[in-house]
Amino acid sequence: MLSQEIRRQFLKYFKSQGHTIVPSSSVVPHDDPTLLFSNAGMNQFKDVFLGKSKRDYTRACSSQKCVRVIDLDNVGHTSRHLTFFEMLGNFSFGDYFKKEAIGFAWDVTTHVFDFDPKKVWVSVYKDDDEAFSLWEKHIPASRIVRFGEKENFWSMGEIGPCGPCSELLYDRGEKYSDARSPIEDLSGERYLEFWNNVFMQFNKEKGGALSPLPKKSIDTGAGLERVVSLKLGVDSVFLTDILRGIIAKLENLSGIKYDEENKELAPAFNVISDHLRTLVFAMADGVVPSNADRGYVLRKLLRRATRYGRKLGFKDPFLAKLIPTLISSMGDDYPEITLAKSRCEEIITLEEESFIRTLHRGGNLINEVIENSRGRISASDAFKLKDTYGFPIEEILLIAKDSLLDVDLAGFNKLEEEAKNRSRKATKIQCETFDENIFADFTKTHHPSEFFYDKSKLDAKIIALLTDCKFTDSLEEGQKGTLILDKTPFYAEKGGQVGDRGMIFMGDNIFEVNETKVPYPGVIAHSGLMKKGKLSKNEKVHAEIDSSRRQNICNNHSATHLLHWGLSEVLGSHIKQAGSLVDDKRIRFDFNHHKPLSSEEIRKVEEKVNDAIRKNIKVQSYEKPYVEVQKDSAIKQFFGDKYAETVRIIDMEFSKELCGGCHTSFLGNIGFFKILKESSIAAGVRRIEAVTGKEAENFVYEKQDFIKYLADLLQSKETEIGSQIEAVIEENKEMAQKLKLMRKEELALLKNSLMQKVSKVKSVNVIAEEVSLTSQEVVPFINELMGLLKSGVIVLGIKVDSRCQLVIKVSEDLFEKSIMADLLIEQAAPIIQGGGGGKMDFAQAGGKDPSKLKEAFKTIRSIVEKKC
Ligand code: ALA
Repeated sequence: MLSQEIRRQFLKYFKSQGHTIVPSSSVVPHDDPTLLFSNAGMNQFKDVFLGKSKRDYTRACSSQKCVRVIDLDNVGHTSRHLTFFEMLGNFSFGDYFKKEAIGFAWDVTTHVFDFDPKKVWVSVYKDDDEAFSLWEKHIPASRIVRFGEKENFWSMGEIGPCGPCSELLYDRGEKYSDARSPIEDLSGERYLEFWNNVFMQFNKEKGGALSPLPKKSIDTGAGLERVVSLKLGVDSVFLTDILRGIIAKLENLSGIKYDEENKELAPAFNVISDHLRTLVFAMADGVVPSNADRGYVLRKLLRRATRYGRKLGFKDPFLAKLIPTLISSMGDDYPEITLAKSRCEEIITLEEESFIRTLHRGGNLINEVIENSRGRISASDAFKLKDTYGFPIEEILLIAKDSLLDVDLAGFNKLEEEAKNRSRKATKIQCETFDENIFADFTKTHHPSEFFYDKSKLDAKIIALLTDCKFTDSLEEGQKGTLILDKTPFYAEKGGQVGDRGMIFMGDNIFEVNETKVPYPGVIAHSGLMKKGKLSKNEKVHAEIDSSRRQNICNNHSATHLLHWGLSEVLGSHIKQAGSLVDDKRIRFDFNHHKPLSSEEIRKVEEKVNDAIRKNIKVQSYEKPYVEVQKDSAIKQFFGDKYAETVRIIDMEFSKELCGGCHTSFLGNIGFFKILKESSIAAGVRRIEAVTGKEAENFVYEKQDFIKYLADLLQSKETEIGSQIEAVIEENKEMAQKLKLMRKEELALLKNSLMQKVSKVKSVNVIAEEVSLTSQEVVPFINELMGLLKSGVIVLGIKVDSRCQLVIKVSEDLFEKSIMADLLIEQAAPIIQGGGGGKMDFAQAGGKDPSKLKEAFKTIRSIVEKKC
C-alpha cells in the first residue's frame, strides 16, 4: 500500500539522518488544554521548542495523527479537505536550521517522494532572503515565490511557537488552471501545497508580541494524503489508497458506484470515508461521542456521516461495517485502532441507532419545516427542532444547507438565550438561599474564611451572622440562620462531596450546623439552628464537626477514587467521570460508557476496589504546579476544567486524581465496598450507586436476612432454596394444567346446561343467561356454544364485582330478519347503564348495573319477537 510505504520511507530517511522516530501522540492532547485535538506534528514538542522541557534527542521525526474540524461544512465537497489526516514531519530542537531543513526537504521530495524536480515550486516569507538563496541551490529563482504573513508565517495558535515558513508546491498542470505561478493560482488547485517547513524562531505571547525562542528550531509538516494523491496523479485525496479502500467497501455495501464527478452522491462517499477515520482514531484515543467538548465533535461527525449515509440508501447502522477495512490498511502502523476495534464498533452502532431514532421522530417535522420554509427556516422552527427533537443547531444548519435553505440564526440565538434565562430563573428560585450581592461587598471588607483540612475542631471568631438572608448582629434561641467564621474545620459542599454538619458553640450557647456551603467565593456559610442561648458577632466560639459523619464521607470519597480507577481498569481507559455525589451514606458516580455493565464486570470492579482497600495504603495529598500535572497522564483531571496554578493531588498509588475534597488516611478505613446499582442516566452516561463500611455490611445483612426469610417461608435449608423453588414452580405448573382441565370440563357442563335452557321466541332459539366466565373465556365459549346451537341468539350476562358485561352472538341466518348483535346491544346497553358495540354476529357492552341484566334479557327477547 503506497501510503504505508511513503509513511515508512519518510521516517526511514530521517532516521538515517540522525533523527529519532517518535510515535504519533494521541489525537487528544492530554497536556494542552488550549487544543481540542492534535492538529500538527509539532504539538507534542511545543514545550521543547519553548525551552520548557528537554528530550534526550535534538532531531526527531514522526507521522502524526491529526484532526481538524474547522471547515467541517466543506469536508467531502472539495478535493483536499479532511477532518483526519496524517502529517509527516521532521523536527530540530536547536540542532540544524534553515540550510539543512531545506536540503532535507529537497532530498526527500526528489528521492523519497520521487517527484519530478521540474514540477516543484517553493514559497518563502516575503523578506526571507536567506531561505530564497538557499532554495536557489536546488531550483531556479523563477520557481521561487514570496508571500506575506497569511501564507508564509506559521504559528501554532493565538499564542505559542511560530516563525516564517517555506512551502513546497507541486504543479499539477494546466488541467487545473491556467495560472502561471502560485501567485496567480488563487484556488491553490494547480500548485498544490504538500509540505510546510517552519523556521521556528519566536514565541507569540498574549497580545501578539513576539519574543525569540531560546534556540532556533525546525518544524515541518507534509500531508501524507496529498503526497500520495500527487504520486498517484489523482485529483482528490479521496482517490488515494486508504480512503478509496473505504469508499470501495461503501460501494460494495450500498450497491452504488462511486463517481467523483457526481455532485449529488460523491460527497456522501467522501464524508463517510473521512469521518469514519476521525471517529475510529479519536475513539481509540479515548474520546466517546457525547454532548460536550471533543465528544460533541465526534457526535456531530457521526451524525453527519449517518445523514450522508441515507443518500446512499443506508437506513440502518452501517458505519461499523467499514471499520475492518480501515484497520486492514492502517492497523499495522497504528495498533491502537486494532485494539479498539470492538469498542468502536459497538459505540458507533449504538450512536447511529440512537440518531436514527431521533431522525425518525424529527423526520416528519423536518420535512414539514422544509416544505413550509419558503427559502428560510424560521427561528421558532429551528428552536422547536432543537428543543423538542434534540437536533443540535449545527445539524439544523447542515440540513438547511443540503436543502439550499437559510436559517434565521439571530432569531434562534435569541430564543435560546430566553430559554436559558427561564431555566436559570427557575433553578434560582428553588435553591436560592442567599443573594450573591450581599456577599460581594462583604468580601471586600473581610478576609476569606480559612478552611483546615486536618482539624475536626478549632477556636474561631464569628465575623458575620445572617438570618432570613440578611446580616444581623446576633441569633437568638430557636432562630434559623447562618454563621460565618474567620476559620473553620467545616468542609463546604464542593466537587460532589457534601458539606459538614456539627456544632458551633460558646459555653452553653449552641448553634447546630446542618449544612455548609460556599454561597460566594471566599465565604463559608454554616447554616442551621440556634439550638440554645444566643451568639453574637465578634464572639469567640468553638467549632466542631460531626467527626464520625466526616469519617464516613472521607471513606466514601476515597472509595469513589478507587471506583473510578477500578472502572478504568476493567472497562478501559476511556472511562471519564461525568459527575459524583459523596455523602456519609453512599456514593453516586456517573461516568461515560456506552453500555450497561455485565454482572461479571461489576464483580470485577468490586474485587479490584476491595483488593485495593485491603492493601491499606496511606492516602497522600500534596500540591504541585498545574503545568507539571498537565504533562502527567497518570493523574486524572478533566479537560476544559479551569485549575489554579497550584493543584492538590490525592495519591493512593493506584489512583492519582486532582481533588479538593476530604479523604481517609489509610485505604483500610473504608473497610468494605459494595455496588448496589448500575443504571443509565443519559445516552452514553452510566451511574453507579455504591456503599462502604457499615452501610456495605448492612447491605449484606439485609440480603442474608432475606435469604433466611425465604428459607423459613419454604421451610427449607438456605442451600436448598433454589431446588425448593424449582419444585414449587414445577408443582404450580402441574396444578395449573389440572385446573385447566377441570375448567374445561366445567365449561363443557355449563354449555350442556345452557343448551337445556334454550327457549323459542317465535321460531328463533334464544339462550339468555347469567354465567360466570373470565374475560379470556367469553369469546371462545360463546362461539362454541353457537356451534352447538347452530341457529339462534345467545345472550350472556357476566357479573364482575359491581360491574357487568353483556355479550351477544347471533347466527348468520337471522341477519335477513334484521336480527343482529350490534343492533341488539345498542338497545340493551343503556339498560345496564353502559355502552358497547360490535358487528352483526357478535357484540358486547360493559355496564354499571348488574341488577338489570334480567331486564336486558327481556328487552332482547321482545326485540327478537318483534322482528320475527
Ligand atoms: N506545523 C506546521 C504546519 O502545521 C508544519 O503546517
